[in-house]
Parts: sequence; structure tokens; C-alpha cells
Amino acid sequence: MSPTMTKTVMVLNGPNLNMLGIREPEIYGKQTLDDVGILVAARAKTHDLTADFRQSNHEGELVTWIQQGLGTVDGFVINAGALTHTSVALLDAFKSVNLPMIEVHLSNVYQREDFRHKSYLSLIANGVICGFGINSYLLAVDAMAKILSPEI
Ligand code: DHK
Repeated sequence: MSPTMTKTVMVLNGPNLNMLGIREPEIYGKQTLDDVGILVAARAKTHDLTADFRQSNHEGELVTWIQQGLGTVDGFVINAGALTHTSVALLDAFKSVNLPMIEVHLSNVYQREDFRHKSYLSLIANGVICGFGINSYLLAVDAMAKILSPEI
């Protein structure tokens, strides 16, 4: 939990999401990850939340950030990229901290290759939002605000 009244959501991005805007724009869109971060911060502010927006290409760094969230953040939104479909380590990290977590994807993974239909994170995610492009992140922030302040 954050020390102040304002709650914090860590918004994590996994491998290759730093390439947004360049990478397969017909699937992932033309906006950059910086654009996403700006929109996420603005949306979080409307809910009186702070967004701690990060990206790493390294599974271990993401695990460390999740662990560091214990006692410092109130929930997670994550687009783990390809690690969604492979990483027991990320699943176990989220199980360890036991905080609300929403899984997001820009693309509708269920319209894509079979290997993208399996998610380890979905096993414990509060919810999964996919297929809405950048708006997937914003919908996840809205949903997290509701989870963290269910009375509103
Ligand atoms: C992003 C990736 O990098 C892929 O590996 C996932 C996800 C889908 C997305 O749609 O945001 O399979």
C-alpha cells in the first residue's frame, strides 16, 4: 500500500513493447510506448491514482519490479508481451505479492496464433483486457480504480 492517500498502480510492459510504433504497426498500432505512458498517466490521474509505468525486455527485471511492488504499490496492470505465454516466473512473482493484477494486450490474441491463446498470468489475473489497442491499457486502469475503490 502506498504511504499517501493516492494509490499507485505499477503498469508493466514486457519484451518488445519498447518497439511500439515501429513494430508490426498493422497489429500493434502507430503510437509509441511513450504515448501509451502519457495516456495511462492522464487516465490514472482522473481516478486519483498514480501510474508507475515501466518496460523491460528482461524477465528477471520484471520479476524484481513485481517483488518490489509489495508494500509500495496497490496493484498491477501488465502487458507481458510474449512472456504472457511462457513465464511461470512472472506468475509466481504475482502469486508472491498477492496484489490485484490485470492482464492487457493491444491485439486480440484469440484471433492470432494458437500459442498466443495460452496465458500463465490469466490463471490469477483479476481480469484480462485484449484487442482494444492502446485503449486496452486505459480500460485496465479504469477497472483497477474500481478494484481499489469498490465503493465508488
Ligand atoms: C504483445 C506481444 O508482444 C505479444 O507477444 C503478445 C501482445 C500479444 C499484445 O497484443 O499486446 O502475444
